[in-house]
Amino acid sequence: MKNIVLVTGATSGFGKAVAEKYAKNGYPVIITGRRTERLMELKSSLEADYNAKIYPLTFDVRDKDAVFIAINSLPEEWKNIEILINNAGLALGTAGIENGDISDWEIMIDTNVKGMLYVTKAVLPIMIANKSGHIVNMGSTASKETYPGGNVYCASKHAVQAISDGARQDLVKYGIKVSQICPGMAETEFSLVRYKGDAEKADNVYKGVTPLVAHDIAEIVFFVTSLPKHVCVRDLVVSCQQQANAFVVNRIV
Ligand code: NDP
Ligand code: 8X3
Repeated sequence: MKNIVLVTGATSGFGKAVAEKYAKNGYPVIITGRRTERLMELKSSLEADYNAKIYPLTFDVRDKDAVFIAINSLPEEWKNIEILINNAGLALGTAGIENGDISDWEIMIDTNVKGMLYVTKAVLPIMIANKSGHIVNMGSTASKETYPGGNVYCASKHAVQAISDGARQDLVKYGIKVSQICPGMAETEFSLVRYKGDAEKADNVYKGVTPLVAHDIAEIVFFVTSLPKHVCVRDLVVSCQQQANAFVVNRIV
């Protein structure tokens, strides 16, 4: 049997495409997120399309107890997780620091940083016991650079970078790989969430560009985890051709 993969944030965007990529390639996939209905729909479609083995697990990564209860509840045949894709995350708002909403800040930090840590902590004993495993953390170009209005989101992704680097150093002795993937702008539900349902503002983010799409990131994540045992991609930055960095975007309108 192929290695078991756990993907957080599989109800949408990158996580959904990543789950599909592994399922299509015969990997058993644990799909997680808060929206159970979407998880069940994805399970049905992946089973029907690829005869895949899918285990849905609903939890909010911010809820420490729920994370541990969910992962510890996995049936014996699903416990042996080899690949963890820490993808769940979000941005909320683009306000300057002086106008930022404290609740938005807390949600971003609780999800992108603390949630990622809880899931990692819950899965790590399995990998350590196996002396094998691969953790892929979803960073961002926001892990590398900041931009006006990006303040706390960028801080949370800078934290993903520091945690990925630190974890790689701590876990190397167990034969565990840690990779960070850092995409630039990609059209998913990300901007709709960031602009709290304002579709016009969300669409404007991608005006005049052919952005990355979830499929692009799924291909990269799969590639990174398919390399030989002795090869570890530590950090990978990817953007669409028209985005040189946070400030230089060649919009063709
Ligand atoms: P989407 O909004 O399409 O997907 C986000 C996923 O995260 C959903 O499946 C959502 O599931 C899950 N999620 C959010 N909050 C929680 C929570 N509290 N508990 C559990 N799951 C949660 O966005 P993307 O696919 O674009 O984003 C995925 C990751 O990629 C994020 O970490 C984001 O920061 C990062 N990223 C995105 C980029 C982009 O431009 N799109 C670029 C660079 C990085 P549910 O709501 O069901 O819980
Ligand atoms: C998402 C990319 O540019 O909105 O992480 O920060 S950006």
